[in-house]
Amino acid sequence: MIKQELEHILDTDMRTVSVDKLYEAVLEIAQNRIAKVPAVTGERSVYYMSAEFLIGKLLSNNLMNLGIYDEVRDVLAANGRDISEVEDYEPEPSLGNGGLGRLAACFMDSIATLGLNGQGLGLVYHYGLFRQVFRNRLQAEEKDTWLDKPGWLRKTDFTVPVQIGDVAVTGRMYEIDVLGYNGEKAPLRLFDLESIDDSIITEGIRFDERAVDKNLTLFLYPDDSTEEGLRLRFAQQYFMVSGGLAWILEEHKDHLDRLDSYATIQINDTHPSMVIVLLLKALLADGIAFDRAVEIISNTCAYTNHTILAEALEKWPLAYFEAVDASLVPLLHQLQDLAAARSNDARTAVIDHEGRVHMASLAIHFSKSTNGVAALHTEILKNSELKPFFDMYPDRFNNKTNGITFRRWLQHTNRPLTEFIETRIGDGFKQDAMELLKLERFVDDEASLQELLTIKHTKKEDLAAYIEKTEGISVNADAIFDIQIKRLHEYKRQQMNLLYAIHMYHEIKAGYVPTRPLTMFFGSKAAPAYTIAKDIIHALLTLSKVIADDELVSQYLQIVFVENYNVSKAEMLIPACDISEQISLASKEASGTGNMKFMLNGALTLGTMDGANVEISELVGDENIYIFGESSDTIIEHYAKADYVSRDYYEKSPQIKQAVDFINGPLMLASGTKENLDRLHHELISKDWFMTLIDLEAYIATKNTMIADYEDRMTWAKKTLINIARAGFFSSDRTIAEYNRDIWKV
Ligand code: 26Q
Repeated sequence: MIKQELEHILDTDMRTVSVDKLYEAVLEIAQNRIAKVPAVTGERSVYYMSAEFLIGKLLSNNLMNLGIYDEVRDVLAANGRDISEVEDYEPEPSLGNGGLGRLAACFMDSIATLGLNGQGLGLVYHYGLFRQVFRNRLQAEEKDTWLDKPGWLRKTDFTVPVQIGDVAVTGRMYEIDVLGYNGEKAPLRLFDLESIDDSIITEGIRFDERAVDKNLTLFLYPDDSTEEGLRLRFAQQYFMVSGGLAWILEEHKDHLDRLDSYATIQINDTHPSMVIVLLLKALLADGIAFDRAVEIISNTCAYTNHTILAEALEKWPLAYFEAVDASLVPLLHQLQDLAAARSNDARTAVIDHEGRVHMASLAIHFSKSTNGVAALHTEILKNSELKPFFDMYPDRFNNKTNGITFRRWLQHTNRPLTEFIETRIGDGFKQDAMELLKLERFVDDEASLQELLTIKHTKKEDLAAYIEKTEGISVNADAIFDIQIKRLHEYKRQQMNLLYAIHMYHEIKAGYVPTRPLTMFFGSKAAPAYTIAKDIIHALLTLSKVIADDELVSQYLQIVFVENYNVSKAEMLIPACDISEQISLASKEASGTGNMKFMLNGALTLGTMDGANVEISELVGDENIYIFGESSDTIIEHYAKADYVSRDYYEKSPQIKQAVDFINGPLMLASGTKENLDRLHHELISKDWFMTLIDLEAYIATKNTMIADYEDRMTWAKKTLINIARAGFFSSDRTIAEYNRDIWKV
């Protein structure tokens, strides 16, 4: 049937047709089938509102979930075509920054798979985040033209007028079906600006930030460094929430006065939190009394917090509200009065004395639930960051440890490992991830352990071939693959990993050559205005060259920084990993989800007691993970006392000093840029806000232990097997079942 369908759509020889035509034909085959999949219905529904949905490519995943992947692959192969041609050709939707957006995508997959009556609401960004290119070993940003090719977005008839100050625009809703594993689907509904005008982009990702009628959905706006940038981000949020809310009200127009009996709006971080005040305005306009309107909102909305970094907690000046929709200002004052009547603690105010609206305060006061995304994170929220709120609303606080979809991060990315599991424990783990525990029966089975090592090696060879093809760099699959892939941020401490590489460089120069080469992979985008983050990228790219140019050191050490890290690249890197770098400063990483993907694919974690690493370590036990560094309590105390002095660590350890001083030493300056390297060097010694140096020595020691342990291949394989077997807890099906049980009740 598939063969006939393809021939019919193509109406030409499959052997010679161009890849774009072939891609469109396979896309059509999948779309026709997905159209026939019934939509889930029900009395109650959940709206997952998020500024980001980092869904990744969909074609193979959808074919897999439709149960026709192998058939399509075989038909193509019988006609001399490789399905990877089509897979490579598919553009990757560029609709997120990192963890928060990827989490929303995993959640959509699990909502569909569990058959819950839920949908995602967000925005289409024409040029996405940005495409990262390296020029002179520095990050530059280009627009990502992912929408140029045909894809999954379907235009709908639903439009909504939105008034932004004195500018009137129209939003239109688009849809993408997210297919679950059980033959059900969940809609992702994304709003776009009808009057978008990409001719205002001048160069790279630069454009007139004031022309909201033309620019609102051009980019996932990354620049919060200027007043104009912030105002645009605010307008974007307003537009997103206006569209999403109009759709919710449309679906519930018959019973707005009982909306709380029918709907939950899950607010993904504070980005969509102005839905609270917009909903208030809508309910009042519908004739509902103020007190009842507030009650409806507080029983309908739920808030997820993804960060404790003060700078990421949004505070929008009242003036921004005034400029976009002045009618919201008196409503915000009324909500502030309510909050003030409940507590006179200034830390819980909705509007502070500078006239800024604290969006997290708004979301916590006027919702039924506030959750953190990992056990430690939720405890920190309750005991320190959001303590005054927890004291007011102890029953509203809850934890929902993040999860990942095993469809994408195991079945799709790692077929050999999936088959390894299937042949040993059957395929029940695809429905109930906890069944992976059965794998532990094989913990002493040498043949199984040997096979696991072989699978890992195969995936490393695949990655090596991919890197050769895409980056033109050759890597040795027999080296240890040590991988750190995540957004660039000082708290994630890529700079500490950089210092490890410099340390190893010196060791090799001093004659201490390792048993086996180490290849360090990085993949990371820096926010365009985040200067130090860009300096760290520059230092890593420069060091990569210094090492590659050194005849001795390059035999033992290599740094590969992949350009434009995205979901597709993650899918290649993660299955090939031996050492998973999860080295954030304790207390700063809310959860992390890459850590879970690596664990599931049989990498061992090198990490601090932070975020979900804590839960990973509890699950696998001390002997199956490599933990180092100061505890979150100690770190929080250092911040409270303001007593961390990086220079002290630098002065007292010759090893640290040597590594730090290498950053802007003569060898680095020969290939690197003085301004960037000097600035990074200075930052590390004089400020180091995220305490790189506090953990550096422990990090070096633990990583060295890990590298030594790697040589006992059987023991290592045993550890990886236990990691895989105990990863079931991190299925997003479990996370979503908990959200539904405790909050959504759909
Ligand atoms: C806010 C205001 C202005 C401009 C930008 C932003 C902004 C944009 C994106 C703030 C935060 C984000 C993204 C945050 C994020 O990805 N957080 C991650 O969420 C994951 C899922 O819960 C966690 O696993 C990670 O630990 C957390 O860092």
